Amino acid sequence: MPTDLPSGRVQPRFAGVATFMRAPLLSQVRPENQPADWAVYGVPFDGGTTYHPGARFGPRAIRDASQYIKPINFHAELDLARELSIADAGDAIVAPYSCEGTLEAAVEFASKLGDPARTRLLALGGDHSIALANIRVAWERAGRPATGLPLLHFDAHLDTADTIWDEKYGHASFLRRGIEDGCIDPERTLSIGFRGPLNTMDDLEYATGKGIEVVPMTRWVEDRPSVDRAIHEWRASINQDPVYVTFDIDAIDPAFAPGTGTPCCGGFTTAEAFSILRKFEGMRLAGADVVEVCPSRDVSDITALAAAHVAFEILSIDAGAGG
Ligand SMILES: [Mn+2]
Repeated sequence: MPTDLPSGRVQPRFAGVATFMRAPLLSQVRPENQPADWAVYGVPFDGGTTYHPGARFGPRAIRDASQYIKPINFHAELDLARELSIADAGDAIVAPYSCEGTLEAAVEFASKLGDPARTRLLALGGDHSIALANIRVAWERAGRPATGLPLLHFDAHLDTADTIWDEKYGHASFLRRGIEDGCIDPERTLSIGFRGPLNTMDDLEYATGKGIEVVPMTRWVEDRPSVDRAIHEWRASINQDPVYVTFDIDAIDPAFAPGTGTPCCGGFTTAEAFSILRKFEGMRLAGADVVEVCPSRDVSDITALAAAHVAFEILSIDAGAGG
């Protein structure tokens, strides 16, 4: 089903209220385009941040940056607005002082969006702790698969810490909590972009011990064919199951995405990140998020723009699978 986008030739892209990619609000989707295939929503929360705060302003920055994203993805040879009904559902309620409170409130908000049998959810962060809420709802909507959802994880970090400052919920722990909850299948989790330095080897040992396929940046730099092989093998293991994609913008190098709270040198260029995302073309998606954009540390909105493009490429993966 299509998305009813305003023409940039009639209403210029710098005019109007900034929804994601200028998609209609979920409440204003035309009857013929309902139920929406994707509800995009923000989670303006950064209480799970361990270093620079500020990702609470990420959803607004990404929406603003997305105004200039046009619907045709010529790499994938598809028109997103023709293939998918995309809507902007606004922002989840958050509890700014509480990760657990935000988790509960965001789950409740997201659970009500669109038609659970049809509508997938794309969350715009916010720090990475907010992914857990969206993953929970995506898992529910996918029919609560017993093994958990296969996960495609882009990140400079593993996010498998057990506790930080005695807190179980935070942006460095979402993956571990998701595995414990049974929402994520660690044995079908592919984590791309990891690079040091680390506080402890425990997080890496937990990840590999659970069966997560970790593809560190060193492999991308030194042995690119082995990355292609890892992606190929992971894709083969998924078959037709819907996959959840979580993209921490710090997977991209701080030279290209400086607006983030825990920057880490030696990451992907923006172009490399897009080319890797395109290797997953045609996979069915259960849900997705793009997180960790911190606009107050950004330069000329390049990080927010990269995040908007990442969201566009993720939706293109799903559009290529028939929505
Ligand atoms: Mn992360």
